[in-house]
Order: sequence, then C-alpha cells, then structure tokens
Amino acid sequence: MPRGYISIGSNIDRDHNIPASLQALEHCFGELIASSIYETEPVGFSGDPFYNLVVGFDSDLSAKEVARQLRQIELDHGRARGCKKFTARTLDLDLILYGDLVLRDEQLQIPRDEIERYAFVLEPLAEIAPTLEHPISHISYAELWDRFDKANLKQKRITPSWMLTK
Ligand code: PH2
Ligand code: MG
Repeated sequence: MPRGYISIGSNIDRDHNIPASLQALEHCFGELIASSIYETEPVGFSGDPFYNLVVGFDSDLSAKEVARQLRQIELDHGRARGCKKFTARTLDLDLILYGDLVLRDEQLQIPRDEIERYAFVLEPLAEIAPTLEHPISHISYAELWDRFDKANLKQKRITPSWMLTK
C-alpha cells in the first residue's frame, strides 16, 4: 500500500480550516502522520500569514482518486476553484508524493516541484519523513532541507490553541 503525502495550506480562517481539513482527511484516508504546524509568510504575494503542514497516509486508492477527494474537501471548505495560484486561500490540499510514483500530466504532477522549491513544503516533509528519498533525485528530504537556502526564511513551528487539547 503506497504512502502518500499531502501539503496543506490556509491563510483565511486558518484556525478553523486546518483542523477541519485534518478531520476530513482522517475520515477519507484513516490515520494520518502529521507534521507540526508552521506559520509561514505568503510566498509570491503579500497577505496574511499561512499555516502549512504536511501529512502522510496509507491508501490503495489511485493517485487520481486521492486528488479527486482532495478537490472535494477543498470545495467543502469554501475554496473557489480556478483562482490564481498566488492569492489568499481558505484551503489548499496538494498531493505532493505517492510512494515512488512519478506522474506528469495535465492534472497531476507527482512528485510536485514545490517540494524542492518551497520551505513551507520541504521543512514539514523533512520533519515527518527525514530518511525517505525523493523518487527522482534519490536524495533524502533531511538532506534536501539541510541544503535548502535558509537566508530570509520566514517560517516557524507553532502550536495553535486547538492542538493543545488533543
Ligand atoms: N501556497 C501558494 C502560494 N504561496 N505561501 C505560503 N506561505 N504557503 C502556501 O501554502 C502558499 C504560499 C500556492 O499554493
Ligand atoms: Mg499549493
């Protein structure tokens, strides 16, 4: 059964949307392996800070079916589709990895380039899967994060109040 990883982001009503999305993902995919929550400055536009995290899950669904479920959870949480990439968002759920799958078509890119490009994806991924290797470069996520240029990095691990009760 492949292990998939989902990157989660929200900068609108994030204290509602992040826990609600975790509940919806657990309902769909069962037990999740969740990173810490990172508070991150928006990359590519100016606006409110995001919460970002990465979760792992095990599933026998196809990558396309997982992606379809993620689109549905986004819609259920008020996400307007077809909007610009670099804009505020209620909830963004991206399937970034699915086992060793390498897939590029009009709808899906796995592994997502964002893994190596954005600290808000790579740091939480390296936290929960340090020894796992990128399916194309075969470099571990701990190593990729170690090499990442951290000058001007604007993100920190935080513990939102809704996590303390768990
Ligand atoms: N997502 C984007 C664009 N910029 N910046 C942060 N900090 N976090 C995100 O999740 C994010 C972003 C497009 O998906
Ligand atoms: Mg995204």
